[in-house]
Amino acid sequence: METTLIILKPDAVQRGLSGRIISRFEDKGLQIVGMKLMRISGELAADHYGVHKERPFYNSLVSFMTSSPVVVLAVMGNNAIAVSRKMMGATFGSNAEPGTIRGDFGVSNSFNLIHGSDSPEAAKEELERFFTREELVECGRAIDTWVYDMSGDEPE
Ligand code: IDP
Ligand code: MG
Repeated sequence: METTLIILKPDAVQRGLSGRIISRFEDKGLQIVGMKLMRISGELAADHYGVHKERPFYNSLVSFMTSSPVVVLAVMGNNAIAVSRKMMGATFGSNAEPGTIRGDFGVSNSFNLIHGSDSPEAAKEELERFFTREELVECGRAIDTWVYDMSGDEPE
């Protein structure tokens, strides 16, 4: 089981798409173990997007991410990091495949609706950046026995 950090970016929240995007993760069978509406500070955005500091789009990315509230989610499930990235689609809305979140809801390249951790290392770091331990609430779900094959040692 993995947990990944998902951010519904300011465009998703302003456009009233939060519920529909969250539903996609629920529909997939992934479990939400953390969720909050928050405003990202300049410092937090700089931390989160530090790897892109030298890129030409960095300043506009930081101002976009701090411009309006976001919804941050901790999403848990089998292979949750890669599964979520696949559900998000390619970075640019203009070439993300239909059926993906970016492909279905947007056409912009910079206002691309959603962030998702891209590796286990990034997920760990990003979850710690956005959530305290107490804010992550794991509990079993009755439906897990039908979302997963539970007959072996691990959910399959
Ligand atoms: P990702 O979000 O699919 O992982 P990254 O390459 O890590 O994509 O870029 C981080 C974010 O920076 C993107 O989600 C997007 O908001 C923004 N971004 C990336 N490349 C460009 C660009 O060429 N122009 C404008 N914004 C960009
Ligand atoms: Mg990235």
